[in-house]
Amino acid sequence: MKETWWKEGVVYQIYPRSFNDSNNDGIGDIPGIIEKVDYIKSLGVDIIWLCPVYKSPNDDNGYDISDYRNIMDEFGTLADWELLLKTLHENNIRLIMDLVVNHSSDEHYWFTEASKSKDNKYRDYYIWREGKDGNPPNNWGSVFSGPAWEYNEATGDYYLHIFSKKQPDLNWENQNLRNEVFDLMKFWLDKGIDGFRMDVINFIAKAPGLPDDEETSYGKYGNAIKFLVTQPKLHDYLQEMNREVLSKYDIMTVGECGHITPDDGYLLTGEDRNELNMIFQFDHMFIDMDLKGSRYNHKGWSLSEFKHIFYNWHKGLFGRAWGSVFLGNHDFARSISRFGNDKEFHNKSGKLLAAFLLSMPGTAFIYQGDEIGMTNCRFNSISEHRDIEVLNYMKEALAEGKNEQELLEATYSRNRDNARTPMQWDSSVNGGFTNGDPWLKVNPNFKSINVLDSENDPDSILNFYRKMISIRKNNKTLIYGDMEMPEIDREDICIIERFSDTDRYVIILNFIDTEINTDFVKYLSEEAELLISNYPESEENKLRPYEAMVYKC
Ligand code: TEU
Ligand code: CA
Repeated sequence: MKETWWKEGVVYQIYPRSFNDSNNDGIGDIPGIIEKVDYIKSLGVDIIWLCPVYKSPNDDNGYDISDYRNIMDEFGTLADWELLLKTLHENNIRLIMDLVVNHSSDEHYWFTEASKSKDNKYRDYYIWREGKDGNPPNNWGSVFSGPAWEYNEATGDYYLHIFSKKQPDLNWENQNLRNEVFDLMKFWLDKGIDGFRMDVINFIAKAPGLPDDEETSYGKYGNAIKFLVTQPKLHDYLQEMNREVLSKYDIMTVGECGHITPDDGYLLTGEDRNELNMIFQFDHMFIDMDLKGSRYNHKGWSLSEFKHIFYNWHKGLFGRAWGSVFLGNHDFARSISRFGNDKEFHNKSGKLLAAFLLSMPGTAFIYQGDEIGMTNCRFNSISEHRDIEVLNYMKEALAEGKNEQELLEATYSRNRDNARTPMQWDSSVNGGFTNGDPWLKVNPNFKSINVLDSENDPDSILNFYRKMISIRKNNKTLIYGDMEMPEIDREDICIIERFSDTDRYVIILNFIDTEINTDFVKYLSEEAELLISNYPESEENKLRPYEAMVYKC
């Protein structure tokens, strides 16, 4: 495999609203990120993925963009952003920006124009259809509850919105729209950014004819997603984007592409395909959700299933395409609360997840706060929530007769606000995030889980991340090597072998909270060297709760 910076780099994801507030209005901002560049650098990461900072009415926290070429007032100015880019580059950190072009905001002038009349110049930038006997054009449901269609009074048609009704889907069949997207991409690339994370990019091509879904399993609506994710036209659009824009710059691209198989993943990222560099797949993130219904429908998961997902994706892409690895982002519960143990084994399991993440193939992404083991947060009333997805869901469920307590409980371990509580910097008021009133509550555990205490504790999760990042960077087989997972069907231990022609690594992880007697030593060579572990000394034939060891063999 060809070696490149974006394969080797470790990425740190910043959700700006929750990172650091510099002017005490309760909202994280760009000057706040600049204040923390030394911290970011100290992690050893190479690339920042910055979630949307463009002008937006914030129906979905910046994923609804009303001006693609300017910065949201709460976050600062374009000059602040330029300074951020410059400061990062001076520190050898690259910056990739979010590209949200499956939809715009309904407050974007393309849409305000398009909704005025059927012959408006921008009409065809969006997806309009006539209703059927006073009902929407088809039965698709929105990801954020309710129908995926909204009626437009002025013109008597409905427009498609897979997400909120303030996020109308763009019509990629229109060449002018595609050119506008390519131009706005060049606007940021010419400013010197290092690439894009592309929001739901595998949703941009819709199934011809927009057919009804035959099973209305998705609440009372049809599941639109299966008509979006793997349309042949997607590849035409991405190849055109690659030809017109991407191929002209030395950049990295990562497409958010849930609900697909490794073979489709290859079509999007194959080295011979000229589409994207890598995608995020979500099989492991959906592992405990019954997607026939809402994301709040729980389903059990097992460690063997978890391992098989990573293994299949690796084998599906290895040698012909590049992958990515992440355990959390701004759309899911906290990784330590899902896959680790955020109570008794907080420290041990936080380190175990770091060892897993940073020894897997694919470009590694760390979500802000995971490096200190930030956990899920209890929201005690609906009024404490901010996320449109959980709020819309609750509104609908309340109307159907469910009560508030029951809904808070049902959504606790799944809702997106878990990952969006402000970054916990120290044990002062609001965890050092703001002196004002935070836009979303701070997790009350900030007194014991915060950056400052972690800095001062050599045994912290944070310092383990730092060491693990440097191990990954100094041992290229952890990046480029092949992978096997012996005893993959076991539900307690996870053994990862990474190997190349030159060397071999064995990562031994106990994913459960009890001790296991196991002969792990058989996987190690005589001269095996322990690079890192989360217990003082390893014991032969025994793994303690959440024990994690990385050996060079
Ligand atoms: O997320 C897409 C989305 O709906 C995810 O919740 C989904 O479960 C998964 O990513 C696979 O499709 C993106 C953004 O990350 C999210 O914050 C936005 O709300 C959404 O798009 C709309 O822009
Ligand atoms: Ca602020």
